[in-house]
Amino acid sequence: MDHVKIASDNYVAFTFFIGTMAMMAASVFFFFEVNNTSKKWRTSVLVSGIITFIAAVHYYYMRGYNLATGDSPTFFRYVDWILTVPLMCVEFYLITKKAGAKIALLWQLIFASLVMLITGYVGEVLDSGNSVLWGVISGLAYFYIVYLIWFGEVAKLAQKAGPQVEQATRILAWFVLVGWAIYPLGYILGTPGGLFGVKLVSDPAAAIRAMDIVYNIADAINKIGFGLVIYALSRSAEDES
Ligand SMILES: *C/C=C(C)/C=C/C=C(C)/C=C/C1=C(C)CCCC1(C)C
Repeated sequence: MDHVKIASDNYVAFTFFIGTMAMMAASVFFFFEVNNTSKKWRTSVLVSGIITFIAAVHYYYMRGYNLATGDSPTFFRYVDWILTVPLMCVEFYLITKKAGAKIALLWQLIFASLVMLITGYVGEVLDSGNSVLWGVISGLAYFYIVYLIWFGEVAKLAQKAGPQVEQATRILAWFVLVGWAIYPLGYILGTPGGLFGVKLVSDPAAAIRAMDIVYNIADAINKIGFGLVIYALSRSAEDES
């Protein structure tokens, strides 16, 4: 098999490579730290590791695929998200469970995240001529998640769960509001509809490259950063009952 070299100006392949390594490193860290974590927080730290591990497997594949074909691995990008974003919803459920979070709240978060991702996939791949419309529907589901976490059930439960959980939830809420908002930017760059018809990058190949780089950066921030907030919570709240 031929060995494909990453050209030094190939930022797409490079960020796939860095992403793979970062997700692998984060997974090793979270998995090893599970044993040093108090019982109460073990599942949460384990789930952080599972999120970065699933991403590592996808990044390993997407890195090779992109390097060999030069194409954007959109399908596996969405397979990754459809597995990891619901697991991030599980994290919100786990940390607010002690304050009485019901399983119905978890399903609400998961359902909204699936609507957000499936409509995003439709807009990117299946019906990209209507990418603006699908992007707006996806955005509505996204804002519903933001609402639940900032003002709805999640916020209310976090308040009852003690200062540490409340603070961690606040930081995670910022991840969802700011970190997750990077994704629609990638979508706007890479889909034909652009920003309500305004194309930010006119060359189609460059637009797809920009989208992949933006998604890769967003994934590193959101998956690893999110996990580290959970990890920090598991240390600070060790003696909270
Ligand atoms: C680890 C992966 C994560 C946290 C992925 C998050 C993805 C999103 C928040 C995607 C959102 C989108 C919109 C809000 C509108 C346009 C379509 C999407 C799917 C890119």
